[in-house]
Amino acid sequence: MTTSTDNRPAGAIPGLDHAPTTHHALLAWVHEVAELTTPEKVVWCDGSDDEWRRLTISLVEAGTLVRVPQKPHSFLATSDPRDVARAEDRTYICSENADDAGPTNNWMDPVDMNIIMTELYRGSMSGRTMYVLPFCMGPLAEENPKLGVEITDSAYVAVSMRLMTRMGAMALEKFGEDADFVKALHSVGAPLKPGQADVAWPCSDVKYITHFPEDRTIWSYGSGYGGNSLLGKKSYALRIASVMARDEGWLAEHMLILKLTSPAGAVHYVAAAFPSACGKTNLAMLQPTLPGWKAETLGDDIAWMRFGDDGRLYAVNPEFGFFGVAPGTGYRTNPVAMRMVEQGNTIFTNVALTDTGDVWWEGMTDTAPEHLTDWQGRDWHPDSTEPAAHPNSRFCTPIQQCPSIAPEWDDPAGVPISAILFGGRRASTIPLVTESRHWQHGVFLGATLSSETTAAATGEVGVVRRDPMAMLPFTGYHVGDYFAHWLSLGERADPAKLSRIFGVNWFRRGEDGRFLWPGFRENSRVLAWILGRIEGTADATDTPLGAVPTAGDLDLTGLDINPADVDEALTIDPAEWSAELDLIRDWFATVGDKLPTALREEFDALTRRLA
Ligand code: GTP
Ligand code: SPV
Ligand code: MN
Repeated sequence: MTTSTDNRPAGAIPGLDHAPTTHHALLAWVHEVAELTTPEKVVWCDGSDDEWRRLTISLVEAGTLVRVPQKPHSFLATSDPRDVARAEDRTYICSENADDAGPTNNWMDPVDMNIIMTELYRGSMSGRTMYVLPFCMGPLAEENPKLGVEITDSAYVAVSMRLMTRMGAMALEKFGEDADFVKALHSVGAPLKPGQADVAWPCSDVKYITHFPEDRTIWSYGSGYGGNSLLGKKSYALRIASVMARDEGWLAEHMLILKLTSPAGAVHYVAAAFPSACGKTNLAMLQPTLPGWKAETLGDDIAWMRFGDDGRLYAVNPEFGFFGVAPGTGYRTNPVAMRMVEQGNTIFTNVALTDTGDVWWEGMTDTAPEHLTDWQGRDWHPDSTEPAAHPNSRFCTPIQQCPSIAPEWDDPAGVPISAILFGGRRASTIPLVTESRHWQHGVFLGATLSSETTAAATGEVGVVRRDPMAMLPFTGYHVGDYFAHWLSLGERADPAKLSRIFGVNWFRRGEDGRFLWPGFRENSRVLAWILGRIEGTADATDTPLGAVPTAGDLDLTGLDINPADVDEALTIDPAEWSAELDLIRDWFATVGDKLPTALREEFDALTRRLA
């Protein structure tokens, strides 16, 4: 291929031939990308501390990062204001058949997409460094480690991938001569002409986040924002992995993993799927208020789950760090996360800076400092009309720094999941907690999950939409086939060993608009009820939606709250449910012919029970 814009043979690109590997397919692909994108030089990343120092220094010099002097080895990145969240409308699943992408994904013929993006990539790294990042999703000690390589022209992506994945030499060791790996190509889409000055946050108005599920390939262009550019995360560990999981009989899910130990010493692991910015990080780092309970963290965003030899469902966290929502993370709501980022080694994006050189965001402390520099570099005062930190501002921190990390977090065997929770952000209708009747009914709860949209994706905030299993933006194939896959796993399993499925809603509001349930650390009371159901010790009422507690069934000891609020948070309102059934009917119509019969039957049965 002779695609180089300056007619320079690729072999002459400095660094290209300094490959620390003899893996043939990897070498061929890196050469092919370098020829197409024509970077100024190529750097093979080893993931070392030294490399982190070099890259962060160069990012500070470029103005992309500023040091956060109050926290060791920590930095703030402020993005282009047009590049602050996942771009769902620019995200594509380019399966060979449109019907394999289904109604919830943008689709384009892979041949057409290949033509469009090849032209975008042609020369797109000119004047920039091309980083080659070998990485592994999930424990390195896994029998068949899930490998990937991201090629990117963003040093911000390189340092962030080092925090979020097992990146560099430790991953490359697993490649050998011919291991399979996912190819993930990323360019910010901002080539530099000779002598052209760079900007602090290069990106492009043209954005594509594209997945080729049959080729296990990811092509991302034009955005530097985490969810669009850290391709091990949503693109690999959810979209591509969900296709692998369908083919191989496991699950790749948008779930936290939490370990709970009861006062009696019983250990249970819980996985929970909540849509973006709906409470996974907070629940994953929960410090129970209920006396005697202990909670430990295994993951806050993604769970890969497969059946063990004992017939139970085991989960591993494929990630190596946390890319958490900053606003709302505070000493009162999530002290664990605060202690985690205080240790440093953290890259903050789009938060505010204090006059003493520390970070701040809404909800960190009860009162805001008198003066801040906001995420766009402007002076900010408590009476400013806009938030100081972007609502989707984030911290990026290594997992080992989490004070509540469970000792088994890196165990390739994973942890057996007793309960799966599906939860959304709904001001009305959905009770605080519901226990499904059985796996099929639980899959229906997941398939009909809904939530108000948040700042994690571009677009309007606060609009109720269906977000099945919290995977709407992340399922790499047809959502109807995805539901069928969930159902089929239940059919093959021993019901006595299957994880039990629950629905939760921390976000129900009273008529005056305030949250009816205090949430955060108090969610331990709901978890205690859930585990009580599994152990047969907690009471509930059989309702049309499933088993629901009354306030009296929850342990509210020491909680300063009006029990009437809790009962209201648990109410099933017939008028609200009549409207909800219409919304579910519309949603199932959208899913179309591939909607499994079992889910239609669950819908009909729910309609009858509510009548
Ligand atoms: P992603 O990283 O985008 O997938 O999000 P996440 O699900 O991990 O969301 P996170 O835990 O970071 O929470 C997002 C927002 O929800 C934060 O502003 C929290 O303060 C708020 N939140 C989390 N848990 C609760 C809760 O129990 N009650 C209320 N009212 N708000 C909560
Ligand atoms: C989400 O949006 O669900 C996230 C953040 O976890 S990002 O990785 O940016 O997608
Ligand atoms: Mn997420």
